[in-house]
Amino acid sequence: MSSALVLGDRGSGLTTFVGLLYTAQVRLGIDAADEFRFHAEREAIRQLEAIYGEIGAGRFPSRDADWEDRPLSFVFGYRQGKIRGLGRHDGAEGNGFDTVELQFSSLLTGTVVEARDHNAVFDAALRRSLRSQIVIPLLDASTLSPEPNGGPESPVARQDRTLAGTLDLLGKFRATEPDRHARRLYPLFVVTKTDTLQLETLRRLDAPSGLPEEWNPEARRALGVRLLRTYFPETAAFLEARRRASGVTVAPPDWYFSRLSTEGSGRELRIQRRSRVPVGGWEPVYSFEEYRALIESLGRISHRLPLIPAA
Ligand SMILES: Nc1nc2c(ncn2[C@@H]2O[C@H](COP(=O)(O)OP(=O)(O)OP(=O)(O)O)[C@@H](O)[C@H]2O)c(=O)[nH]1
Ligand SMILES: [Mg+2]
Repeated sequence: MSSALVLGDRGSGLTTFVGLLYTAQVRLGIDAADEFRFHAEREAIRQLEAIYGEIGAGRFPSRDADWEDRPLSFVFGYRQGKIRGLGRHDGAEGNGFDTVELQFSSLLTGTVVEARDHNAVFDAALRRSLRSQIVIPLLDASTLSPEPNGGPESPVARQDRTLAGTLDLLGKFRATEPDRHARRLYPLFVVTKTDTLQLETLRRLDAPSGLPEEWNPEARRALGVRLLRTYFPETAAFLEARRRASGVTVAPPDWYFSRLSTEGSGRELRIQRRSRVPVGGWEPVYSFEEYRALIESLGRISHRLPLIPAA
């Protein structure tokens, strides 16, 4: 069992993100059933199904998943040899599948920094979350204006400070691990609401043309570096100091761009859907390939992590 921590600000698209992650898993489970399987515990499925249902009906989720205190557990299974780098067949699950068990929890970045600044006692759930080696910060594209210098109190600057502070704290938790492999952090950045990015912002960031699904790994990584340096300088500084005195290393971040097609505006903002031929039913118009790539990365990374006991 490995654990992943999703970090976001309020309103940054956390609930939609987990809904789309589940939507992608459902689709992979149907379209690629001979290559991919997933399984989750009943309570997790119940919560995710509610969000999935809303998104599938074209609405943004009205309720949150309750995963701040209780992680959502998933088991992914991949056909052996399907994913390069996923080569540890020690599970001996048989029938040709490698499995990966992942616990997802979520935190608002502000919560962590506030608790630290007030010397609050970290409760068990918070401590468990802070021990995750895979960390998934969500960056809300709708807060990125073409003019990045909004001053130290602008929402983006505050987001940067809390994110850098949270990552620093995660690093401190890892630093106490005796196992070298356990002293490594894997950041996977998800830029949410990329459909809201203004043309000018894209131009300023020198973003590649076309949809994110078409960007190659180098282009997306270069864009990620520019995005951090431009809007999140403290976070960039934390990530670029790869080797620290504490012995914690931070892997170069991977980047995923979440995009949903919407229609209407304001309170009436709806998610566009397309019919799912030949399976039937409807699915949201979203960046499925980004989610598929994220799921594969999660599988690959968690196969490399030292196992932690189930919570
Ligand atoms: N255009 C666009 N809007 C989005 C997208 N994802 C989320 N939103 C908007 O952001 C709002 C908040 O999304 P949620 O997924 O509920 O975000 P959250 O972080 O869970 O929010 P709270 O739980 O309220 O803190 C939605 O109601 C949408 O209006 C996206 O991909 N594109
Ligand atoms: Mg939410």
